[in-house]
Amino acid sequence: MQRTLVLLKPDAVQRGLVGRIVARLEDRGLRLVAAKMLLMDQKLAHRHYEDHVDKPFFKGLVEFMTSAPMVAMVLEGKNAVEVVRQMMGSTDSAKAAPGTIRGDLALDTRRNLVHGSDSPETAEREIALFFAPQEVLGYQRDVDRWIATGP
Ligand code: IDP
Ligand code: MG
Repeated sequence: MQRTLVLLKPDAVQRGLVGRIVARLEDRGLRLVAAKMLLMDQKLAHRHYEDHVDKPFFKGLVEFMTSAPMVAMVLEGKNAVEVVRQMMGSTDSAKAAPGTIRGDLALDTRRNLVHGSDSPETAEREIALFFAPQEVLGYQRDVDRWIATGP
């Protein structure tokens, strides 16, 4: 089992696509183990996108991500990181393959609806930015009940 961070970006919330995107992820078999709606602040945006600070699109990206509420989620499942990346499609939505979230629902590069962690290590770091350990819930077989299991 693997966990990944998914963000439904401000454009997904504004366009009323949250339910449809969550449904696609759940239909695939990924299990929702944490979720919250939030307004990303500058500090969180900089920490989340720290690898992109020197990119020409960084300022516009932070402006977009802090402009309106988003939904943050942790999804769990076999190969969750790669599966979500495949389901998202290419960063430039206009080039994303049909059948992917971006390829079916978006056309823009910045406003591309979803974020998904790009490696298991990144996922661990990103999940901890958005969720406290008690906010990530999983079924613990050895105690046979639902408990906080992460990040
Ligand atoms: P990813 O979200 O597909 O992993 P990254 O390269 O990690 O793509 O870029 C992070 C986010 O920055 C993208 O999802 C998109 O919102 C934005 N972005 C990336 N490249 C560009 C660009 O060339 N122009 C405008 N925005 C961009
Ligand atoms: Mg990325």
